[in-house]
Amino acid sequence: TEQMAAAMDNHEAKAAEHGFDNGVDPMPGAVVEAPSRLPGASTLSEANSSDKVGTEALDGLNATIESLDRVRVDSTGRPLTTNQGVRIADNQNSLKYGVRGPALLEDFILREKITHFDHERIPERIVHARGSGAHGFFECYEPVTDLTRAAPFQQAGKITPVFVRFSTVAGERGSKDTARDVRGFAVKFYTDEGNWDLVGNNIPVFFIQDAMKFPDLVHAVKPEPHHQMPQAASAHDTFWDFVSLMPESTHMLMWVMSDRAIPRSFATMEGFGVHTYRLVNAEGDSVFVKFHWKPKYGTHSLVWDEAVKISGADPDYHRRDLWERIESGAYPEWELGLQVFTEEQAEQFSFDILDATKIVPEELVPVRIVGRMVLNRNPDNFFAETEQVAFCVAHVIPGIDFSNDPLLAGRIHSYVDTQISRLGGPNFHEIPINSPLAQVHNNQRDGMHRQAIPRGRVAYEPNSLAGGCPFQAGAMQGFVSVPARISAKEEQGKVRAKPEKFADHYTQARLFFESQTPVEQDHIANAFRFELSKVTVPAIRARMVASLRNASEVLAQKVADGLGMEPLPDPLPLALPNPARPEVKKSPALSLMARPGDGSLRGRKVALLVGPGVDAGALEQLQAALLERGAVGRLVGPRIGAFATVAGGTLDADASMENEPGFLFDGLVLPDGDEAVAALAQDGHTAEFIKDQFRHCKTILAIGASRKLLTQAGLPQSMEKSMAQGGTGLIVVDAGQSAAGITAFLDGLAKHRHFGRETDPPLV
Ligand code: HDE
Repeated sequence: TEQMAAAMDNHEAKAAEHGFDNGVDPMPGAVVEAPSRLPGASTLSEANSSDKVGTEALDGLNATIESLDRVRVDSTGRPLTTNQGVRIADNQNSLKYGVRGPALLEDFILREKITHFDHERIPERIVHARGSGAHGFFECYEPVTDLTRAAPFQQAGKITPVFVRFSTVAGERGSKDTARDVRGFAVKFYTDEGNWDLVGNNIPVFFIQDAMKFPDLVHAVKPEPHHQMPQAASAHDTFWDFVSLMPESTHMLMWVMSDRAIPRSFATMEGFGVHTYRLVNAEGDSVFVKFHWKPKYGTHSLVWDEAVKISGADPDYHRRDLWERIESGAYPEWELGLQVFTEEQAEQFSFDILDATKIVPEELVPVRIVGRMVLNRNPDNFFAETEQVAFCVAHVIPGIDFSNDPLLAGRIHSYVDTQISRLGGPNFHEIPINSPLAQVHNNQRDGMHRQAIPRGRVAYEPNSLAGGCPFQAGAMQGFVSVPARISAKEEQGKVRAKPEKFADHYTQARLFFESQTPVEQDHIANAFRFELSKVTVPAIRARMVASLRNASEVLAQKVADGLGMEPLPDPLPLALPNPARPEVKKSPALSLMARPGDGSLRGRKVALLVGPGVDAGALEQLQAALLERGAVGRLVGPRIGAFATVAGGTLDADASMENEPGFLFDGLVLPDGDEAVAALAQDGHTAEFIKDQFRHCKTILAIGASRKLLTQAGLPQSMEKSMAQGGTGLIVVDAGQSAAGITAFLDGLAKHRHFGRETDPPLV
């Protein structure tokens, strides 16, 4: 018993090491606190960190937090040890024979430290290497039991914890966030009935129709193999060579050349499951479904010139934005929508629902909103959580099933397979971020890095020695595949071929382009122009324009004009000359403008320029107003530090125009105060700051004397006049009217951009 008591003591101390404060004091006199959140986690300086504005989000309702506590380590007040728990007396010097003598092989402390360091890296994801993650929860609005028995949808108010990872596709792990690219939108639901991974993108279609082409696509877009350039960019020969030879990619190209591929924030993009999946209810009845995530804050994107500049000044732009939103309580939030249709309906559609290059227009099948997802907690450790999380398309639960989409089929295989080399073996499900909250019992055994200690001598089934356990759950509780029949027409047997409707490569590309607003159409044309201008082989450029002619003559002509291509090449021959007539010719839901969001300012960043002798009054009012709305107003000066105000106080700038350039902000306020304006006028950064804000169509407020900074920056006088009436987001007010100016500024900011003043090429 004495031995047992000693062992128990030891056990409790062990738990304390991992962050449970059980009152055991490991070192006499050491103060041990094990905070559940690390302090100072915000990367904003104290002066600018906002109070939590709070949403209706149910804080703390996140069951993954508790389960991960098991492995959380907090070293506060603890001595340094080896991995074997041996306390280390000296962490500065290796063991030598005399101070000038040789280092000794017996120095197990040095060797352990260096060896572990040598093996710190794991392979990055082969695609989607660059990503950022967060914890949160899914809340069900209403039971969806008529359609599915999936655990998260069984009761109104039911909470299911989630971990989400957003990513770019082509770039390496350390590449810039604002590359033109698809964004991954992967959600792991830790449901009562096992983990369900909805591994989607922010674009509802894909480049290719069959998994057979995926390695080719990825090899084409990745840096070229001989010189490993360009990084995180599709604007190069091999990508356009491949896609111009694959007309099925045209629809996806429209999306990728649109502003969807340069989101302002992860929180302002839609998410899509892409493939057709199935929902299955308790009776075994199934329907087809497409999954949609609709952002509460609306869909907002950057403009290209801005994205390029941001990638230099802050390559972590989206990662930082996600982190800051969560730390400040402006929790990213989406609603989950389902597009549900039956097999009979699907057979009538003009397109094939197994073709991942096609959408189901929302005007044809409306989106039913069934719940929401809130991200309310940043990870404690990037590697342990965001890097080691393993999303697998094969992770489905009872109530969710697959369709026969041939792209999906390849994915069901690929994701589990790739984790085996990336995470070093078949036990990656035991890594804490991946382990389900639901219990795991089976006869799989051993393998690299096994954590579980299965008891007993039975590792097979059927057995009598373990009473038949673990036993088959049966059809009522276990996963049962939908006994889907291939349609009667399919009597061909094994073939390597595609259904006929897959050959309609252009109808939906046209639908997408024609559903955009004129501004968005211009941006698409400009993106094609930019990307193709980087292609060095003229024949590739010509082939791409030839393909675009089949989707939109207007677009093809604009792109050709931008490339100095004359005459237009003949259109590419069509694979399917007479495609079925589409049900929908225009789908307003496809425009980014269709989803302005809740009109709130949460997560926006505004620059308030300051200088010596600044008039602080309006700036302080604005800062308070922004904070109240969940936005951040940062004081930006010619340098950081304190500036005396006209009234004899001080304003403390925590950013400078050098370290936070203008394009990093959603809006700009120029202050009153003659001396401050004179100082700003002498700094060349000021004009750049204003020009970028103007060029990127952001809301600008100039108060009193600062009007002259606009002129100095070369903003067109004519525009300034017409803009004084508001509406175009450039607000110029006299010092006495600053209250009205603030109101107009906040309204303008809520509109996000003022494309009315955009020109190509830019005026300034
Ligand atoms: Fe992926 N994809 N993919 N993909 N994908 C991976 O899995 C693959 C596709 C998506 O944050 C890999 O764990 C194939 C479509 C996301 O960890 C890999 C095919 C969609 C992520 C893989 C596709 C996606 C991945 C690389 C065509 C949108 C990041 C590392 C048949 C619905 C998940 C990994 C994360 C990652 C294979 C096409 C989304 C190699 C074979 C379509 C969001 O397994």
